[in-house]
Amino acid sequence: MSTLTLSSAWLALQAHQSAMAQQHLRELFARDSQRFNRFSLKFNDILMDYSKHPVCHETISLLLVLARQQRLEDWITRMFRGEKINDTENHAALHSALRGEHPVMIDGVDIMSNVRRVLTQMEQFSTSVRDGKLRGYSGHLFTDVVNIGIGGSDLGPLMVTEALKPYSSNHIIPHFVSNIDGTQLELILRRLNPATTLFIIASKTFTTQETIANARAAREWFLAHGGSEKDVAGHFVAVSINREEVEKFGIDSDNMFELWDWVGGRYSLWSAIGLPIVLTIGMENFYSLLTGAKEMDQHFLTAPLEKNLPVMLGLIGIWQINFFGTRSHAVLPYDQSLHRFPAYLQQLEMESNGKRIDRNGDEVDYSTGTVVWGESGTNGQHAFYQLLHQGTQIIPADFLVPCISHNPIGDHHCLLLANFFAQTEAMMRGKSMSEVCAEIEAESSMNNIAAESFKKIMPHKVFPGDRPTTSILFKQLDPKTLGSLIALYEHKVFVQSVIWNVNPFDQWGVEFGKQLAGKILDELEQDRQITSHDSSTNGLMNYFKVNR
Ligand code: G6Q
Repeated sequence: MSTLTLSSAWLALQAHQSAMAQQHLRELFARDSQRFNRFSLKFNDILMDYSKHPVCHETISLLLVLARQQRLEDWITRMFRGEKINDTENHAALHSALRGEHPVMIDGVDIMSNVRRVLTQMEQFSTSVRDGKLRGYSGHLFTDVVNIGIGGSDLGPLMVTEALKPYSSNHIIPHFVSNIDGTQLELILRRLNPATTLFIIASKTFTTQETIANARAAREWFLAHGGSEKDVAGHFVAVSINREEVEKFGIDSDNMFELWDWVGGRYSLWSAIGLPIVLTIGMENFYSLLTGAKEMDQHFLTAPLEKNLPVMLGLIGIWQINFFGTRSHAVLPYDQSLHRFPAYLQQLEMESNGKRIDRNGDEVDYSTGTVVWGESGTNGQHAFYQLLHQGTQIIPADFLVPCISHNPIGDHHCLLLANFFAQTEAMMRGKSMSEVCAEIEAESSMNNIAAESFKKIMPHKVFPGDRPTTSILFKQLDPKTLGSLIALYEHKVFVQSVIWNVNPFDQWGVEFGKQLAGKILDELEQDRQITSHDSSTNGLMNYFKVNR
């Protein structure tokens, strides 16, 4: 048994869970009219309600004891101070510095002057492109930006540009190519004019197979459709840490935006990886995004644990995963603009905390990161909510909801919100057998035959309820609020990593995948039969060779 699962805080929570599991959420609400006030928090215009979870005053106290036992406050300070808490890679984790303003030292050097220098470079470049001072080789304005990157060099900017479309100037359209499947690149390039297209090759390492292959293909397309070698410099820029590889690729180092080893891929949208965001919504809006995140950072750093949104969001997750045994977590934005938010969080949470070895190098004997998935708005209601309401698994869900829509068509927004309120209430309350019976009795017009068949389906109409949800409401999805929401989840992930004693900033699973594909590629390029793997892999590869 690990020190964590043997600790008094852990054992106390286990004992407390048995008591809480006996009580239906409905009863908890019936007993306490102040439940919402007790178990909801506000930060700026963000309201986070976690009262629809099986918690009471004692639960929160015990979770806070666990957080203190794991020295959460100390870890938070260490992260913001720039200590090398990503110890398997010997790096700091300083995404907070990308939106910060105070000096932060790494190895005796203040990194903030570099941060400001790159922000200024981004501002000058994006302003020139947006104002038309920088133009394509034929003298026309740039109309399209293609970001070529994958994972952390793709999901953040893609999610943000989608979320902040109402703030985009509309004269520069962002496109994202990540997949090595040529279909994605082909379908995008088919619609573009090389003379008005700007390519951003976004790769921290600049060695990622998919990105480099897509970047090469994009350059070939550019040269084959009217661009010349001397025009490449004006149409291709890079975001990377690796100056040498960028130059080898043929991009002038003046056109390179620098990144640093203390920025993790999935935490990098605040850096020059955010260049497609800036080109689309402008620097002023990007600064608002940074401000929203910075304000959440300050809150995380200074608010008491029990009033701290990321801390409470993280601890509620721990309560569900480690004590109620939930295995998956749904993210359900009731805002079409956030339709890529679940995919973004999927990487943030699963890549960060999908770990089985703790910081001491020992295998854990408790669950860590859970499966994160989701879909926006009412679409999910007509697809997978059935399982959320009546399935055999309990799946906690986060609902993200704006009070004001950017597109107030008719009464659409009220209809959308009516669905959100109804769903979260129904998941909490359910519908009991006696309520189903009452429904039958109310149908006085029913004849005997109809009543008989209705009885037969009665059990199917029962909803157990007691399904936990967190609701996060905000005024409107503007750049500042979005910045705060993203930082909220970044820090939630950190809180959970501290409780689980895992390093959330490495990703050996991703590195493993990069290594594996390279080895097999050589074998695919030869004509001979494959016999060097297990029979399944040999069989699959040989089938491919015959049928390609
Ligand atoms: C993120 C991961 C991973 C990474 C991609 C792309 O935290 O490290 O998703 O972002 O593998 O890596 P490059 O930016 O180096 O191409």
